[in-house]
Amino acid sequence: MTTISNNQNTTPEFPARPAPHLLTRADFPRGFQFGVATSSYQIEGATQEDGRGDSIWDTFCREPGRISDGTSGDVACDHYHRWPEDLDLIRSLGVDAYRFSLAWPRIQPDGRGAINAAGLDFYERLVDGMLERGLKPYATLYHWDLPQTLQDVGGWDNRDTAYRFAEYARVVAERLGERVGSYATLNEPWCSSILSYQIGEHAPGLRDRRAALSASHHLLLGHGLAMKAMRDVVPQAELGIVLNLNPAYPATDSAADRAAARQEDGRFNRWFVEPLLCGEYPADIWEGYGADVPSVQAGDLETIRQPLDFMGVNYYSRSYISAEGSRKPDGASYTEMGWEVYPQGLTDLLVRLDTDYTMPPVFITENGAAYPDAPTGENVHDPERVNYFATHLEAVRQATEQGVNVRGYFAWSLMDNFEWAHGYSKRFGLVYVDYGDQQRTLKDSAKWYQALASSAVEN
Ligand code: IFM
Repeated sequence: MTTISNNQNTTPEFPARPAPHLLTRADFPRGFQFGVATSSYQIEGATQEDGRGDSIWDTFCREPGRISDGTSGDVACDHYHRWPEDLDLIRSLGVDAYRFSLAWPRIQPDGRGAINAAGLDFYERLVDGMLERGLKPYATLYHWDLPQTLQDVGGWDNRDTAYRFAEYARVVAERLGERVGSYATLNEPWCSSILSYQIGEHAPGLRDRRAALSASHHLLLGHGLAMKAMRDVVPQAELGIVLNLNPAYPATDSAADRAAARQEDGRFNRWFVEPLLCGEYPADIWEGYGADVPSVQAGDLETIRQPLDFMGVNYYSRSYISAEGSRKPDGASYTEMGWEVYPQGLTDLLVRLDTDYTMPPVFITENGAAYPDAPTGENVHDPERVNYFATHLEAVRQATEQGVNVRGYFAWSLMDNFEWAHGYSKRFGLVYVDYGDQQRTLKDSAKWYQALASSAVEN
């Protein structure tokens, strides 16, 4: 796999390129899905209701200093109670699809065995509510809220968790069936392994590279086992996985900078992409990890390399790397997360995946930006977010024009929500949430997206 070079321009100029803010459905391939995305712990609240067990995020939020504003997902957007109006809101945006996740500890409070009927009932009502409103459900089975009881015996560092995950996946598929047309197993396994077990920023907050790499392998194994468990149950549904990918660009053309970028790319991207698509870990990265490499048993890589009906790509930014470490390019602009706004990286990433691998169809399952929004009367003016969405959707359009099979795009996020270690201090929503009274207000970006989603399919 090639590392993207800083001065490589992989995107030819298209003479009739529309201004990004003028995009319509007609600029995208026929059948392209527009949607919005959320995740369970970030929006649901009701963490103590109807038999839900604790997740690792409930525990993590109780630990002083873990969450910058000292908050938790206990109430969040109160979506557990307000879901009918939230689905109405999504419908009003004119989008086709809603990507949501299920909280494992609502369904199996102990992460194994006994099923909590109320938890499954909730997701069944939610899915039926989407279908009644003409919205296609795109379910994600694991968006980081692992049952705490499983963490108590090692979490993803324990191989058994992969088998427990497959059991849970089967339970969900048996109940929701093909009313859900698309199931993603995991969301962003880099985050639930490296960010959580090595960097310590996410639950369970460990700083142990060996445990992190072991977790990454068991997550991928759990993905493969879950795919196998679900195939027979929902043969018509599309099954896949969602990765967060972050292309690494060398700061200069020097051999040292290019090598550093390749390393970064290997650890962040190839470590996850290649077992899934090629059935092997990248050799250069494996060697570099020395004694910390995970224990891989016979057959694991075949299990991980299940045929995928789609790959979800979450894209927010790129890395800009020199031999001395991460750098900030001159003249760049940044979101409130401190992430560079770099739409070209999305085109480059999609084209490169398509060039380097035999890819299944791709969905952009997350893309979006945090900015400090403030309501002005009944409006929330967020021109930077409008620009972010417009330029990134244009980047997707360019990739499709270059032949990449991108089938849909999900804006992150439907509404402001609990942004993990940042609590409620970062707002990613198309919809502004007043956490005092739970009022939802469409930001200008929501109205912009609504205009695109409601536009004519043909010119
Ligand atoms: O909010 C998160 C989401 O849960 C996973 N992907 C990145 C988003 C923004 O940080």
